[in-house]
Amino acid sequence: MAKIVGLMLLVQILFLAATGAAASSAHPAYEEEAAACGVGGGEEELVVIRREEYDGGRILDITHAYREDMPSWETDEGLGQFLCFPRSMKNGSLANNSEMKMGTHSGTHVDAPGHVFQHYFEAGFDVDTLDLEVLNGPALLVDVPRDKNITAEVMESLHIPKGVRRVLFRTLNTDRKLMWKKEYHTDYVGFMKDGAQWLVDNTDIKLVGVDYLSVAAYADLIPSHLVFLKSRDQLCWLFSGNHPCGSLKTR
Ligand SMILES: *[C@@H]1O[C@H](CO)[C@@H](O)[C@H](O)[C@H]1NC(C)=O
Ligand SMILES: *[C@@H]1O[C@H](CO)[C@@H](O)[C@H](O)[C@H]1NC(C)=O
Ligand SMILES: CC(=O)N[C@H]1CO[C@H](CO)[C@@H](O)[C@@H]1O
Repeated sequence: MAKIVGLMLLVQILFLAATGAAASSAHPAYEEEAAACGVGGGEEELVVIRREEYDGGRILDITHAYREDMPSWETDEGLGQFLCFPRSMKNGSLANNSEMKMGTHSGTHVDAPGHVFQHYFEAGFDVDTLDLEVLNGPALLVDVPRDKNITAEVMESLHIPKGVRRVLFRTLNTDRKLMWKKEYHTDYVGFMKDGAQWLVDNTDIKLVGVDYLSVAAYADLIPSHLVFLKSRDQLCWLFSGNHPCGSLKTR
């Protein structure tokens, strides 16, 4: 089942969770904070509204908010404390200055070619070299069978039309709400090597999105990455995040 969604993929990562209020159009990443409303105090109540839709739905924010208990690669401890305030107004500083420290593969992220190819790394193929035109624009949201990883057979069965360049693959990971579990799960659904190869050989897809921390199934971790990132300027930009796919509406 394939659904067309108008989507701007925002590869911005600075979405700090602070005390906020959730309106009906609120970003679902902040649902947990819906109960907390007032910020500040005094005579005026300041209410923060975080949205996932902008410009009448033309732009959708499909990123995850960083949370201390969001899952992190190969640890059950979650992301942990990643934010601190070296300067704080509560302590008499003139301004609040925050400091962040975390792995670059935390939450919604994109893989650079240098991630799995040492010679690309040395030549400087980092995320700065990725094509923003590919990372932004309409995308196709596709539901994949819930009982398999993404193999060549699965890819073939999806009948993704030629010409489609950005695809978000919604999987069992979304149903399992894996991005909302602190513990890291190795049995998430992702691309098997033959599925990645089928995509490269038979589609025009330049951006592959999946709904957990890696585009590649754990069982084919490096092989799938190698297939996707080998041709650098053609394929493949990856992002993660399941709650956003779960809430995407068809258009
Ligand atoms: C305020 O300053 C104290 C003492 O330097 C420090 O221990 C504390 O962490 C600071 N608090 C904040 C919120 O910055
Ligand atoms: C997908 O692959 C992982 C290993 O990477 C496995 O543990 C899991 O059961 C597979 N999921 C499905 C739905 O077949
Ligand atoms: C906007 C902002 O970062 N505000 C912070 C200022 O510092 C205090 C700690 O002293 C935090 O509680 C605020 O969130």
